[in-house]
Amino acid sequence: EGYFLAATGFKRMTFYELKVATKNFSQEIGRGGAGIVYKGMLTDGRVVAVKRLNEANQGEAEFLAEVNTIGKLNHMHLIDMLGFCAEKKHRLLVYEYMEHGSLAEKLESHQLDWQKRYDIALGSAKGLAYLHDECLEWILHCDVKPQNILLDSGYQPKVSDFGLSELRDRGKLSSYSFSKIRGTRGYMAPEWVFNRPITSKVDVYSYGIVTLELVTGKSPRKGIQSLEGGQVEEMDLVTWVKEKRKGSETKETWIEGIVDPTLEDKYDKKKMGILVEVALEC
Ligand code: ACK
Repeated sequence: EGYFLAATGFKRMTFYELKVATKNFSQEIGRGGAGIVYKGMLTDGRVVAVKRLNEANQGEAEFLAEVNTIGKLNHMHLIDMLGFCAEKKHRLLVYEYMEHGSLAEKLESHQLDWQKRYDIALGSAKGLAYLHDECLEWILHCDVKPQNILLDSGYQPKVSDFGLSELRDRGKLSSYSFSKIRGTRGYMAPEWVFNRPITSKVDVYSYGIVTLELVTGKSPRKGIQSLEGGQVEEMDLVTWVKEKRKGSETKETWIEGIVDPTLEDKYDKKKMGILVEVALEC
């Protein structure tokens, strides 16, 4: 493992160094399944996010997947890792700090205008396309969701959290199989549940859900109450959007019926239409 970590080219940091950088882990900025993220400042003045993985559960597997995958990536829409610490039982990952936190948080507080939402949809697509098509190896993220899309000071998105990612030789794709289901409810492609072959389309499906969320401001994790034929029905996000499409006379009224009301009418109707069509194709 030591040789492997040295080969990734990341800076190896000491636990003490990161303890000082995060003021003894006092500046918590977020929590994921695998650990807690803290804000910190390195001795050279750089502001960073430090993810400290849980010592129990799958910390080790997540840590290695993350270091192994991010080490192979370099793209403006994928998070940059700066270093790591693997000292005794401690496993920590150090990233560039993303000023505006995650897309999840911003969607919940309805703080994003249309232009930002459009740029986020476009940028995340570019990041994922790079993973799937442009790297030497074939990489699946396997957990695309708003919490894993981080926003920098200009609200440009970067896909993060490669702890569930999978890396394969492009020449050996036919023997592709997974031992267990990965991802997050609401964003997971149906092929995970129905035990079908897993391809890069699992990320494409999740991306489509994120895009619908950007357009509608509604979360796929909550049912949507819809008044159908005088009766209140609870639907999932995709069904709700499709029902709206079916029930509308023109494309304009359909799109108007699903758009996040906090956008009022401040959006480009044509581009919005394209975005929704793309999302449903996903
Ligand atoms: O909205 P959040 O709490 O903010 O959801 C994630 C959480 O940690 C778990 O991943 C925050 N986070 C993660 N990485 C960074 C980063 N590089 N910069 C800023 N915040 C981050 C994020």
